[in-house]
Amino acid sequence: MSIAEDIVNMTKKKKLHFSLIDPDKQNPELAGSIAKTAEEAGSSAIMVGGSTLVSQKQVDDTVKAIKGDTDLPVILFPSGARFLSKYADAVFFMSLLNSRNLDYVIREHVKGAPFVKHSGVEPISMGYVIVEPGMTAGRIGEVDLIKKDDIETAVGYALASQYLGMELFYLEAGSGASSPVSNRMIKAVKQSIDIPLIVGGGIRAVETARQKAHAGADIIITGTKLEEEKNLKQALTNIIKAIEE
Ligand code: 1GP
Repeated sequence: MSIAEDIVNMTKKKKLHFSLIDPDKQNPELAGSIAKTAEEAGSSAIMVGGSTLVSQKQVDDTVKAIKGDTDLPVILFPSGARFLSKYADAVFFMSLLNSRNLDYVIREHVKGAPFVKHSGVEPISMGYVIVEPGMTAGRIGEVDLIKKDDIETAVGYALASQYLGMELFYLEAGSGASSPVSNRMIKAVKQSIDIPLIVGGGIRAVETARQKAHAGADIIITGTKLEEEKNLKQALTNIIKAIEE
């Protein structure tokens, strides 16, 4: 079974948690140990990516370290074609649909597609939109941010993603966002689409994770929390339990 099929099937049975590791935020060894802790806490996949990467080697080294320390699927979350790694299991082949810059919508994909083909890394198509405040991803991605309360636009992007054949849809508030995507927006988007809904950005507290899952997120992503938390295993275990409840 492909990783995409596996994700879709798993979301039919329970809410999932994915851990996002940015290779720019720690050395590969620490990335590997964070991933191991995330696996022990019940996270279902490790995503690797970030907006401020400088080299492919950074990504390769981090992916290799994570693969050495866990059995979880490693899925790239690339900000551009230069940051793909043949050592990963899959790549979110995602279009940043509300970017003003066509590079992030399709041109980087054109550059990266042959690499994906030859490396054997599984592409998983995903519609990706950024909602206020957007943070670094919003700025670097040159995004026309969806307004916090503009539910109609969020639903439109979600439906368009499904109609374009994308396998997943990701609503992002930006890493480190002070306020995550609202419960109302999540609920409306979830009710409109049949593909799994991913939500991330600013989800740090157990209660927030619980609310976002209850509102309709099928997959919750946490990133910053992994870098900041002292007792990561306990903190992540609590978040994952709350999501699954
Ligand atoms: C990545 O926005 C998510 O797309 C991660 O956000 O770093 O705030 O958890 P945090």
